[in-house]
Amino acid sequence: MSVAFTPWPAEFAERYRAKGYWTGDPLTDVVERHRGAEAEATAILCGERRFRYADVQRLSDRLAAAFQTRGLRAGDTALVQLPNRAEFYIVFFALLKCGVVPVNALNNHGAFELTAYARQIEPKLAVLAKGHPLVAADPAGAVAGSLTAGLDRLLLLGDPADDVIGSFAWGTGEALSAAPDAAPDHAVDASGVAFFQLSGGSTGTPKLIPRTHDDYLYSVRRSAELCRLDGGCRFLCALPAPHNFTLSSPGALGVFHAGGTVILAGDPGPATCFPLIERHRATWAALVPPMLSVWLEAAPGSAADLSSLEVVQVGGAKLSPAVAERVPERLGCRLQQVFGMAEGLVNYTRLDDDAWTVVNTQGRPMSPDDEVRILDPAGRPVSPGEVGELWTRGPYTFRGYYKAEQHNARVFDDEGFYCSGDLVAMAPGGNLVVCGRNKDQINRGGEKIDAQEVEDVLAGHPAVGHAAIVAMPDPLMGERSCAFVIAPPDTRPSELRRFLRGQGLADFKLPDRFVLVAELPKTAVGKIDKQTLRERVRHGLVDPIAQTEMTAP
Ligand code: OOB
Repeated sequence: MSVAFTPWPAEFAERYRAKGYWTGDPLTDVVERHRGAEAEATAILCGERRFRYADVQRLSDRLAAAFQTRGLRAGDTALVQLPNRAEFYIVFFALLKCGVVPVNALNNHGAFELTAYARQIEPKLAVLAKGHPLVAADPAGAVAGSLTAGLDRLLLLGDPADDVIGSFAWGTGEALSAAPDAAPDHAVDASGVAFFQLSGGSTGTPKLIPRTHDDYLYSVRRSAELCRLDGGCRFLCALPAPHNFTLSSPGALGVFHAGGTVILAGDPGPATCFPLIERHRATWAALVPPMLSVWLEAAPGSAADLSSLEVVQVGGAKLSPAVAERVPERLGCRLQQVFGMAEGLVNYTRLDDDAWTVVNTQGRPMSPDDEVRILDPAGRPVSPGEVGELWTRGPYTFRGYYKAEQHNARVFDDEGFYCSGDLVAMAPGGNLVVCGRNKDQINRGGEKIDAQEVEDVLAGHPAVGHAAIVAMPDPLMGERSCAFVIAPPDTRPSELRRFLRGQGLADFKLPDRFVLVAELPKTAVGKIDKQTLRERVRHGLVDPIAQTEMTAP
């Protein structure tokens, strides 16, 4: 059994194999390739714990065998939500080794998101952390029961134990048993789905992106090569580990492939990260723009020695050139801009690019076979330097969301090009500059909010007639979210927030501001005119009488 997905047409698959992009190796090759003396190198530093490549191998083998003993089979799916801890990678590799296809939810996702993913993949296994609010609030009840086949397939991560396996227990309370030298019994088909990436979304339901071993491993290898990673790389992983940026651009998997060390941080703030950089002599870090700004503010006054830093990568949202310029002076290292997407295409500025390119552009595609088209609304290519919509296909860009035929028909053209919804312009040298967006999404400092998803949940509140959510410019976050809500004037924003939280929606999706209105502007065809709402926000023209500020939760 394998998970269904939209494959690349045969002639593309043949070309990608012939060019050596798709090697037929499983994604776990990033650790398995390190044998003998190489396997003694440190793969992961997590708090006071150190894991060699040999440890990651052995522990993920044991865990995979334990999953198989429990009846999990290739083609089954799993829902995983773990914090930035070594166990995240050990679980990930274990699942890959027995062909169980996971969705790795972000740690700040709530019951709403987890349930939406579970509905789509119908997981046979859920792996959650014991301390997570979801589990703490309802360890044996609705959450676990609705997500999985039952508590015997709910695996909970507890306090770190010496042998790692002992950190886990089944939802029934039973310990996870795994023989010390157990290994999974399964051959992986590298052309099949390895795991699901998460889409930022703009359609109301979170979409899942099937990523194959072949395509993902290629993106990891090519990223590591382009970034010139080697065994000396010490990568500070401070953003959520499952995100495509920190996982594969080149991220932890790229660092593993190169034989380097991943240093795990619980959060990306300087108070956590600066001491880790000093202690472990970190050489690389990946940040979203707002966190870069916080680092730039904190670095000059900090006593921490950051001199080991060689490169700070910034991506996930648009970085302003004024902030980009300050990186070398304040952090004493180089900047690399990364413009990527969980669906595939990743653009990088190169390490030897000139300063103008690194500061002002979001880089260029990593693969010679990435095909990029910038089109006007009529579908015609724009002239160089002009803004258009980004369409792309290539050896690691997917060909269809999971179980989403109607949506796929809208976002792919007849030739298999995917429309990312980004508005970009081509700068000299083939570099892309992100100029805006043509999708109903808010990019809150790199965290993507699907406007329609939140509007739908909000509309479930008895006082709400209708809601429309738009981006609100913000000096630190780039954007925050503003909800225009048709509701009685005495409706309290704090009540609306409480309601959304109660529905299990992730905290970062709660609107930063509510504006109560009597009606919403409409376009000529009767749709809500978000452009007008955005302009009202941008120009501060929000009706001062109807306006209601968010109150603290
Ligand atoms: C990364 O992936 P996602 O899937 O969370 O979000 C993708 C979207 C892009 O379509 C674009 O709208 C925005 O995030 N984005 C950027 C950007 N990087 C991503 N917008 C402007 N400038 C940038 N540098 O965010 C992601 C995946 C892999 C590597 C890096 C980021």
